[in-house]
Amino acid sequence: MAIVTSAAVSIPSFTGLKAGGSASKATSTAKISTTTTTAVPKLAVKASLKDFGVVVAATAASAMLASNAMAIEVLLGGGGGELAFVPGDFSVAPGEKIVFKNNAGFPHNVVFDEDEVPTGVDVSKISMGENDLLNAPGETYSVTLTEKGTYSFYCSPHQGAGMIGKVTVN
Ligand SMILES: [Cu+2]
Repeated sequence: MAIVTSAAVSIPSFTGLKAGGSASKATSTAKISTTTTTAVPKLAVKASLKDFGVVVAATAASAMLASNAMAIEVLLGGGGGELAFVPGDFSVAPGEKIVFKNNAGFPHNVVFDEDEVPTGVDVSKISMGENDLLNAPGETYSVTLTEKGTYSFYCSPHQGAGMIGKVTVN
Protein backbone atom coordinates (compact mmCIF):
# COMPACT_ATOMS: atom_id res chain seq x y z
CA MET A 1 0.00 0.00 0.00
CA ALA A 2 2.75 2.39 0.91
CA ILE A 3 4.43 1.74 -2.41
CA VAL A 4 1.36 2.51 -4.45
CA THR A 5 0.86 5.69 -2.52
CA SER A 6 4.38 6.94 -2.96
CA ALA A 7 4.35 6.09 -6.67
CA ALA A 8 1.06 7.87 -7.10
CA VAL A 9 2.48 10.88 -5.36
CA SER A 10 5.75 10.91 -7.20
CA ILE A 11 4.56 10.47 -10.77
CA PRO A 12 2.57 13.71 -10.77
CA SER A 13 5.72 15.42 -9.60
CA PHE A 14 7.40 14.22 -12.78
CA THR A 15 4.51 15.54 -14.77
CA GLY A 16 5.02 18.70 -12.81
CA LEU A 17 8.65 18.79 -13.86
CA LYS A 18 7.62 18.40 -17.46
CA ALA A 19 5.09 21.14 -17.13
CA GLY A 20 7.74 23.26 -15.50
CA GLY A 21 10.10 22.48 -18.33
CA SER A 22 7.74 23.49 -21.10
CA ALA A 23 6.64 26.41 -18.99
CA SER A 24 10.22 27.60 -19.05
CA LYS A 25 9.40 28.84 -22.52
CA ALA A 26 10.66 31.98 -20.89
CA THR A 27 12.03 34.18 -23.61
CA SER A 28 15.33 32.94 -24.92
CA THR A 29 14.25 29.33 -25.52
CA ALA A 30 11.05 30.36 -27.24
CA LYS A 31 12.63 30.36 -30.70
CA ILE A 32 14.00 26.85 -30.42
CA SER A 33 10.85 25.30 -29.06
CA THR A 34 8.68 26.45 -31.95
CA THR A 35 9.99 23.69 -34.18
CA THR A 36 10.40 20.78 -31.78
CA THR A 37 7.99 21.54 -28.97
CA THR A 38 5.71 18.55 -29.48
CA ALA A 39 8.24 15.78 -30.05
CA VAL A 40 11.10 16.47 -27.69
CA PRO A 41 9.32 17.01 -24.37
CA LYS A 42 7.27 13.83 -24.84
CA LEU A 43 10.39 11.75 -25.31
CA ALA A 44 11.96 13.29 -22.27
CA VAL A 45 8.97 12.47 -20.10
CA LYS A 46 8.81 8.93 -21.38
CA ALA A 47 12.45 8.41 -20.50
CA SER A 48 12.16 9.84 -17.03
CA LEU A 49 9.08 7.80 -16.23
CA LYS A 50 10.85 4.69 -17.36
CA ASP A 51 13.86 5.45 -15.18
CA PHE A 52 11.53 6.20 -12.34
CA GLY A 53 9.95 2.76 -12.70
CA VAL A 54 13.35 1.13 -12.26
CA VAL A 55 14.04 3.16 -9.17
CA VAL A 56 10.72 2.15 -7.67
CA ALA A 57 11.44 -1.51 -8.28
CA ALA A 58 14.89 -1.23 -6.77
CA THR A 59 13.70 0.48 -3.64
CA ALA A 60 10.51 -1.49 -3.19
CA ALA A 61 12.01 -3.70 -0.49
CA SER A 62 13.22 -0.87 1.65
CA ALA A 63 10.07 1.09 0.99
CA MET A 64 8.12 -1.75 2.54
CA LEU A 65 10.22 -1.53 5.68
CA ALA A 66 10.25 2.20 5.79
CA SER A 67 6.93 3.86 6.28
CA ASN A 68 5.76 6.70 4.09
CA ALA A 69 8.29 9.24 5.23
CA MET A 70 11.47 7.18 5.05
CA ALA A 71 11.33 6.05 8.64
CA ILE A 72 11.35 2.69 10.31
CA GLU A 73 9.22 1.90 13.33
CA VAL A 74 10.52 -0.40 16.04
CA LEU A 75 8.05 -1.59 18.62
CA LEU A 76 9.04 -1.61 22.25
CA GLY A 77 7.55 -4.83 23.54
CA GLY A 78 6.20 -7.60 21.33
CA GLY A 79 2.57 -8.31 20.55
CA GLY A 80 2.63 -11.24 22.95
CA GLY A 81 4.08 -9.10 25.71
CA GLU A 82 7.69 -10.17 25.07
CA LEU A 83 10.30 -7.81 26.42
CA ALA A 84 11.94 -7.17 23.08
CA PHE A 85 12.56 -4.70 20.32
CA VAL A 86 10.49 -5.68 17.27
CA PRO A 87 12.32 -5.97 14.95
CA GLY A 88 15.40 -6.60 17.03
CA ASP A 89 17.91 -6.58 14.20
CA PHE A 90 17.39 -4.33 11.22
CA SER A 91 19.08 -2.03 8.73
CA VAL A 92 18.52 1.59 7.83
CA ALA A 93 20.01 4.06 5.41
CA PRO A 94 22.18 6.84 6.83
CA GLY A 95 19.87 9.59 8.01
CA GLU A 96 16.78 7.41 8.00
CA LYS A 97 14.62 8.08 11.00
CA ILE A 98 14.18 5.28 13.53
CA VAL A 99 11.05 5.60 15.62
CA PHE A 100 10.92 3.46 18.75
CA LYS A 101 7.32 3.13 19.87
CA ASN A 102 5.97 1.89 23.18
CA ASN A 103 3.86 -1.15 22.46
CA ALA A 104 3.67 -3.46 25.48
CA GLY A 105 5.40 -4.23 28.74
CA PHE A 106 6.55 -0.66 29.28
CA PRO A 107 8.24 1.36 30.69
CA HIS A 108 11.05 1.02 28.18
CA ASN A 109 13.91 3.12 26.96
CA VAL A 110 16.59 3.04 24.29
CA VAL A 111 20.24 3.25 25.26
CA PHE A 112 23.06 2.71 22.78
CA ASP A 113 26.02 0.68 23.99
CA GLU A 114 29.12 2.84 23.94
CA ASP A 115 31.30 -0.19 23.20
CA GLU A 116 29.21 -1.28 20.24
CA VAL A 117 28.79 1.71 17.99
CA PRO A 118 30.99 2.90 15.11
CA THR A 119 34.17 4.71 16.14
CA GLY A 120 33.63 8.36 16.89
CA VAL A 121 29.91 8.12 17.61
CA ASP A 122 28.90 9.83 20.84
CA VAL A 123 26.28 7.55 22.39
CA SER A 124 25.05 10.31 24.69
CA LYS A 125 23.75 12.12 21.63
CA ILE A 126 21.68 9.22 20.36
CA SER A 127 20.57 7.52 23.58
CA MET A 128 17.88 8.18 26.07
CA GLY A 129 19.17 8.56 29.59
CA GLU A 130 19.48 5.35 31.59
CA ASN A 131 16.71 6.64 33.83
CA ASP A 132 14.55 8.27 31.17
CA LEU A 133 11.60 6.04 30.47
CA LEU A 134 8.75 5.88 28.00
CA ASN A 135 5.76 5.23 30.24
CA ALA A 136 2.71 5.85 28.11
CA PRO A 137 1.22 3.62 25.42
CA GLY A 138 2.32 4.74 21.97
CA GLU A 139 4.96 7.08 23.31
CA THR A 140 7.93 7.32 20.97
CA TYR A 141 11.63 8.06 20.92
CA SER A 142 13.18 8.89 17.56
CA VAL A 143 16.77 8.88 16.52
CA THR A 144 18.65 9.35 13.26
CA LEU A 145 22.00 7.69 12.67
CA THR A 146 24.34 9.00 10.04
CA GLU A 147 27.58 7.10 10.63
CA LYS A 148 27.67 3.78 8.80
CA GLY A 149 28.23 0.67 10.85
CA THR A 150 26.61 -1.53 13.44
CA TYR A 151 25.08 -0.22 16.63
CA SER A 152 23.85 -2.19 19.62
CA PHE A 153 21.28 -0.82 21.99
CA TYR A 154 19.26 -1.99 24.93
CA CYS A 155 16.38 -1.08 27.18
CA SER A 156 17.88 -0.41 30.60
CA PRO A 157 14.96 -1.78 32.67
CA HIS A 158 14.86 -4.97 30.61
CA GLN A 159 18.43 -5.47 29.47
CA GLY A 160 18.74 -8.39 31.87
CA ALA A 161 15.62 -9.93 30.36
CA GLY A 162 17.23 -9.78 26.92
CA MET A 163 15.69 -6.60 25.58
CA ILE A 164 18.57 -5.75 23.29
CA GLY A 165 18.71 -4.80 19.66
CA LYS A 166 21.01 -4.14 16.77
CA VAL A 167 20.82 -1.76 13.84
CA THR A 168 23.10 -1.60 10.85
CA VAL A 169 23.45 1.68 9.00
CA ASN A 170 24.50 1.02 5.42
CU1 LIG B 1 12.06 -2.51 28.04
